[in-house]
Amino acid sequence: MSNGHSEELRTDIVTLTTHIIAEQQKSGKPATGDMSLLLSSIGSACKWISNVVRKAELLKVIGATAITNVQAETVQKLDVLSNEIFINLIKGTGRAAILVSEENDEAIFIESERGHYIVVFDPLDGSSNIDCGVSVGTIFGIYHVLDRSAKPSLKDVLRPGTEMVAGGYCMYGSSTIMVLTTGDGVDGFTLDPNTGEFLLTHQKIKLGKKKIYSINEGNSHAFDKAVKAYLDSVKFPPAVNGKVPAYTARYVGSMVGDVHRTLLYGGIFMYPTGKLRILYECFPMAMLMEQAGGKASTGRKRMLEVVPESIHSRAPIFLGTAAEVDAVEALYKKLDAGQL
Ligand code: AHM
Ligand code: MG
Repeated sequence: MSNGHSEELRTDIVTLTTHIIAEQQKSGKPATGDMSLLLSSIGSACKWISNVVRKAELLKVIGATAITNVQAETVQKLDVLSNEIFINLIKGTGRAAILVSEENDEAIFIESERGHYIVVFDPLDGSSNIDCGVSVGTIFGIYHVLDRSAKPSLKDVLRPGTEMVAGGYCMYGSSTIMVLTTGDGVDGFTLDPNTGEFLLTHQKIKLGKKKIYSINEGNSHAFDKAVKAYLDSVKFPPAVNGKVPAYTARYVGSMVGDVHRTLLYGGIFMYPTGKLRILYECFPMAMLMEQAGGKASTGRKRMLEVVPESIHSRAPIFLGTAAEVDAVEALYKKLDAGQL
């Protein structure tokens, strides 16, 4: 139906905030609004980070600082800024008890009467791509504390990903896009630069069907036989009914960019040598993949069932279309049985 304007403007707008509230009402669970507040402040943090990322070149904030982060990698100024923005906005809600950031050696414990959530995050992932303007992103996951009456401790954090109540990322690419799950499918929201709102643009995302493999093959020397065999199988696939199923190779080198493409187009993203961190890189992405109809694995185990030993523990990861992840797992079974 026409809304009376000469140019047809859509008025059935769903923003990130209205979507979160609607999802909570739909779940039928009694809601305090705490989770909605947390998610919408994550949305705000991502808008601020998007703003600084987009102005990076102009503001001359690009460049390594003198400090290195806990994993002895060079931290860029934007990482520091993004971390501060994220921490301050989440703290401001009064709803978080513990924060775990890639940029902080230790978990941050927050004294707050109503803080019953744990937020784990990488404020600016893929920062080695910043200087050349490639997409970077924020990754986050949320847990509920184990026992509201007990003092929060690391026990609340070192839990399998199956216990995460929400996970997502925000990609600062050609658009700023937030992709989110609260355990009932995956939705994507694009930041409208005019209104400053995240608008629902990708409802109930289902994993694409394209055959794309994504891996840093510069690390081939360190790959085990299972990964080598899988790569051979996608590069030299046997013909089916006289046709060779062709795979395409794509690798951004920024997890958010690679996972976003995998979600929308399909295929498999792999980082087999265990660089990526379980809590705030692997778990949120694994939760999204499963919620979109795909799989995520370490090669030997479902990713979400891993229990991290420490807050910055790492694991190998393979995620994407179920058939591709199954093929990798089958090769690991063969390897472990001495058949490769
Ligand atoms: P970071 O957290 O230090 O930015 O590292 C994580 C990034 C991921 O975004 C990406 O998937 C991976 O490192 C790329 O690593 P490589 O450059 O070794 O291919
Ligand atoms: Mg990272």
